[in-house]
Amino acid sequence: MVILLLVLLPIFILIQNVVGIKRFDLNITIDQINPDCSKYNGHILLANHQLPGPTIQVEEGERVQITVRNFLPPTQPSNVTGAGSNDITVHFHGIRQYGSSYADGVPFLTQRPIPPGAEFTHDFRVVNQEGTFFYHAHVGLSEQTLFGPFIIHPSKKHHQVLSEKYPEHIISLSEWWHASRTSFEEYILGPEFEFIPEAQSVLINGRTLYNTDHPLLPSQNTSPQNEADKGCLGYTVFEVDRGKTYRLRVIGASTFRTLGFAIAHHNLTIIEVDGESVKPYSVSFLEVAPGQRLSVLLHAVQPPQDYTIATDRRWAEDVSRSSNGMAVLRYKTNHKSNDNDNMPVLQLPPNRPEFPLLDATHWIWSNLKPLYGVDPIVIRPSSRTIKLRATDFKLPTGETRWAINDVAYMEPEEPILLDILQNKRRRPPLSASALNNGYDPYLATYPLYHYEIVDFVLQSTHIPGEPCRSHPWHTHGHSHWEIAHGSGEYNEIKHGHLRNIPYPIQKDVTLVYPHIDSQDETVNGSLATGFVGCGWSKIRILADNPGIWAMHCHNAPHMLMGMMVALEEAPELINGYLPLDS
Ligand SMILES: *[C@@H]1O[C@H](CO)[C@@H](O)[C@H](O)[C@H]1NC(C)=O
Ligand SMILES: *[C@@H]1O[C@H](CO)[C@@H](O)[C@H](O)[C@H]1NC(C)=O
Ligand SMILES: *[C@@H]1O[C@H](CO)[C@@H](O)[C@H](O)[C@H]1NC(C)=O
Ligand SMILES: *[C@@H]1O[C@H](CO)[C@@H](O)[C@H](O)[C@H]1NC(C)=O
Ligand SMILES: [Cu+2]
Repeated sequence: MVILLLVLLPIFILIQNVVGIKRFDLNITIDQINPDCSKYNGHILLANHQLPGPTIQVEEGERVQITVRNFLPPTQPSNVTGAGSNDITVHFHGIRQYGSSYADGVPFLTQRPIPPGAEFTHDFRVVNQEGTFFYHAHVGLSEQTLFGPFIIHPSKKHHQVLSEKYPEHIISLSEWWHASRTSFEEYILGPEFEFIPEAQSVLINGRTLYNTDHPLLPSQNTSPQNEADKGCLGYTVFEVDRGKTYRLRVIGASTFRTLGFAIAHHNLTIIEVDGESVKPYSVSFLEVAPGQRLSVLLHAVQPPQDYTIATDRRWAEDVSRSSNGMAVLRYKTNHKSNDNDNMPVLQLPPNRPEFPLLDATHWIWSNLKPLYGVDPIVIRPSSRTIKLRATDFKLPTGETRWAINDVAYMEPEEPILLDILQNKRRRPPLSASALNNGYDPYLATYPLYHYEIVDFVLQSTHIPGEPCRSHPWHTHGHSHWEIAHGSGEYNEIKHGHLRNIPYPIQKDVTLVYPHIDSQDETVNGSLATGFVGCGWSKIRILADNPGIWAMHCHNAPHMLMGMMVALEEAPELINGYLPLDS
């Protein structure tokens, strides 16, 4: 045995080097930071002590091994179940994980969460995808700060790659609450919950100014041992050379707000959405929902000076639209650099981008076209349509939960994937007709059959008179095509054949816009009672990837409150590989 190992080991090492596995570490720690130069120094979770976490850059087709090490202290007991856990997982958002469901990083679906002191290695290939992705924690609300860009470049085997000839900037948008993660989770899950509080700041690459009149400067900082004491770093500055065209990779790493994004005096040309290349389409601003990514081209052709990059709050009724998430686009000048160039930028240029006040539901999504043509899958008949209707309700004990078809998601006790691989789980029925609108109450999943085409209707609801919320739905293991959308309540007879998105693109997040149908709101002149549909989108999935896949609202508080389902796809075909550290 030993001899065999001695013989095999060098070969093993050789193979690893030959195929060129790319390795990365994500060391998860609690750090104290002050990203918005306010008086609040928060203890939060970071990857490798950075906000955003380190950028992972790979080439299409490559194999990657990412070791997540949990350096957090043991979980402190909380009086609210599910809050404040220091067990973590990291999910690679938008990466399809073909044949590698075990690497998807969803607690109790694909792995046990990593307890403090332990580690887990994600080992997978990035197959048939390129573009802008990110990774983030998939436990509680820790993705607020535990995230980082994941960029897949086209394989060098391909020549003539249009999108690769431009210099790039990565722009991560996120939110920063002046509250500890644990107290925030306790509030969301506990009986005091009324509404999700607005973040105090919106960050661009981990920075902004909370109080623009009195930013806390380095010298004013009181406790000099921490990250926070690097002091105020000011606004993020993106430098460009006049005359050049840049690719900006904009990552919606926010966990609650859908943000507008714009740059003064510059239009933006969209060329990529969620890893799908699209025909260039020019806009004056972007709408970026939690989990969405867009690449845009920026032509640096304006007079050389500084320009304000701004965000605003979109699609929230009864809430101010203003956002303090700002940054600076700076044209490099030829004059000799002086000391000022290293000073933090604490003031914005006077120019500001404009955001249209009148929202057009569905933004410009229906105008985008896939660069390489529409996939014929979108015109084929689907095997079935599953309606996922989201409602919020109060438990008898006072906590608020979100349910999909009356079921609030609950974590299984053992990871479903491990139960399947160890043959401990009943198989789904052989026919979908045995299921309840797609749901198997015994398995607590939505089983999918190998290679079927399934349409999901994502139905939002509200109580008339109360706001209708937007929901950014995210699919794991698959990108999907949004093939139709509408107002009010989806009705199979009325809308079953509707196709109002002419050139569906593959995305992994679809924002279901709040879209009230006024006829549904009243009955005989008074407000209707109970839940009324207030907007829907229909998305299509090809079940080509056996595995256990989460599908959920990417608004992290909504997800934490139960707005998630698990797809159990062709479990009989899931390959028998057990994750390294299970
Ligand atoms: C992560 O932690 C391990 C173990 O302490 C260490 O060897 C490694 O260098 C760390 N990686 C980074 C990027 O800090
Ligand atoms: C849980 O404890 C926190 C403080 O530790 C308190 O603010 C909160 O009200 C408590 N919640 C419940 C449900 O007891
Ligand atoms: C942006 O595009 C709009 C519409 O095409 C155009 O009117 C406007 O002049 C453009 N702005 C810039 C700065 O190029
Ligand atoms: C609305 O009014 C009509 C006529 O007055 C009545 O027949 C009907 O039942 C009412 N509908 C509801 C839902 O109350
Ligand atoms: Cu939601």
